[in-house]
Amino acid sequence: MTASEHLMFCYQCEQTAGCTGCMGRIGVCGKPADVARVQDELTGALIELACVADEDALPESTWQLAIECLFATMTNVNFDVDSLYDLLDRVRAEQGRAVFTHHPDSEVPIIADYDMNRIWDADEDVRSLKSLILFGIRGMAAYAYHALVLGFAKDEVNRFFIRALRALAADDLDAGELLALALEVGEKNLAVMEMLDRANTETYGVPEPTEVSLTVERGPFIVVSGHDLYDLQQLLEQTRGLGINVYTHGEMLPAHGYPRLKAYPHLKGNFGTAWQNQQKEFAGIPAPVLFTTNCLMPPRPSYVDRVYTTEVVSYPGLMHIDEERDFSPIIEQALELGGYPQDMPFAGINGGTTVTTGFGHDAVLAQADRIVEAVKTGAISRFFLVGGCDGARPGRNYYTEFVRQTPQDSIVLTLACGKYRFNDLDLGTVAGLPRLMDMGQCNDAFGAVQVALALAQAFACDVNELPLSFVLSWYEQKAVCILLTLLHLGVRGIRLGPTLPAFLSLNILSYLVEHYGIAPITTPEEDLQTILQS
Ligand code: SF4
Ligand code: SF3
Repeated sequence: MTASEHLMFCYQCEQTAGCTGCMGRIGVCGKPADVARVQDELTGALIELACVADEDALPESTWQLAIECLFATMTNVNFDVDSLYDLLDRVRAEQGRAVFTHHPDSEVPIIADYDMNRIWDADEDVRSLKSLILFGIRGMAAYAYHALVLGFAKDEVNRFFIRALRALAADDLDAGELLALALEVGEKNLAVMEMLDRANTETYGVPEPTEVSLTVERGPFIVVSGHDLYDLQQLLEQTRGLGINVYTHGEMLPAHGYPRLKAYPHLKGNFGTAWQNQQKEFAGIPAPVLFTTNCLMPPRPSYVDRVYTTEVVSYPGLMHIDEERDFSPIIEQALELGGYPQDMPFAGINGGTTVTTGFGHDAVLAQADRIVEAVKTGAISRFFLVGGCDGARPGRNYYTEFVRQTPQDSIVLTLACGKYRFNDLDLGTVAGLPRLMDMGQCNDAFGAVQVALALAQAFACDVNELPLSFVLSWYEQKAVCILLTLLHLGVRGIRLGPTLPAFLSLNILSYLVEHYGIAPITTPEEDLQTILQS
């Protein structure tokens, strides 16, 4: 059966049905078939827009729209047909304008949207490579969006979005050309992550190591989830002096490390763990929750009246806060609900009551001399980068066990929501340094790359010759663009789990294994043994 004969076709995330594709009435993430179809239509319309657009004549609004649409089609962001149709209308209007700019004397023709089934039903290697490119630019668009909100953009990146979208429609690109483009997604994503790093640090200061409480104090509070620091800061401003405390959730945790955010005394701590536990963790809380980005799950009736979305996040029936960011409805509800009558001590998944974040690249590299010395004397034997996107699959306990079993003389760097598997463990110190360092959100993979490159320079060797191992978990499309960035940098031997992407064909997978040594995770014991003997 071809993709077009199914009610929907989506295989962009790790939890895709049967490790093959979601094709029925509803995806594993809760995305209904009609939403999947509009997302395909929207992507097709974007591809068509890219085909008729003249990059040199595009207004700022077109780049922004393309970024917004790509972001809206990521996993766990937008489940709302109406808001997706609004985006589709805007893309069609933009198509008309783009054609008109090209041919000012002609009537504006109606442009047929590119049919995404042409990709889903293509030869499996072409489909695989085009999927890598599309899912990669979706993840990259999310980062570009956060930077844009803070006033940062790059022409080179904007142009690349258009070029990559155009390539998806091309029938004359061979596997070699598509592979080169996929690696270029990795290169451009590095530029986007660098831009977002600059946007965040210039706006909120350079992150510093910060201990964060998991206890929710008595009284009214609001929980903020997602990656967008600007939304958090606006909420902190609007709740100033109102007696409402604010708690981060999921990927918002690293906000505590930024000096200009931690300066708000009512930014109190972190609530809950990674996104996949939200339906359990939000069930009884006497407070509203704001989602600024992924990962939103279909809300349960027990808390549906307390969840708010903003920016490109949308879910039918949930209250949406528009770009004016007037958070009054959330503030009023927080005051009405009143929070807990006494302090509520929550714990991480391993029972810890605090976590530490804020080890950005500046904080880690401030210790560079000590780190280099400790490696030379043998006090530090190895670095592990363990992290990435988390998910619900049971096999993900691997990451907790892996970190638990890392040698006492090793350092574990982590980032993204995968860290909740182990960030409340007390791993102690080595050579006067904490053994576990949380570098931030998934986009802070940029920082991890900076640390790796600085160490390679200090030891005058290649990154692959460092005593550094990458043990990553993936779930959605941000992980795809980060993986492509690591491949673009020539990083070899990445261990990836809990399963390999369904969109990698056998040939493409063999190529990645042969050229980059990518390996699926096995067991913590076996992988550690292999790594430590290498
Ligand atoms: Fe399935 Fe993932 Fe697509 Fe959701 S995003 S429909 S779970 S593949
Ligand atoms: Fe997590 Fe969704 Fe990816 Fe930013 S919040 S890492 S999965």
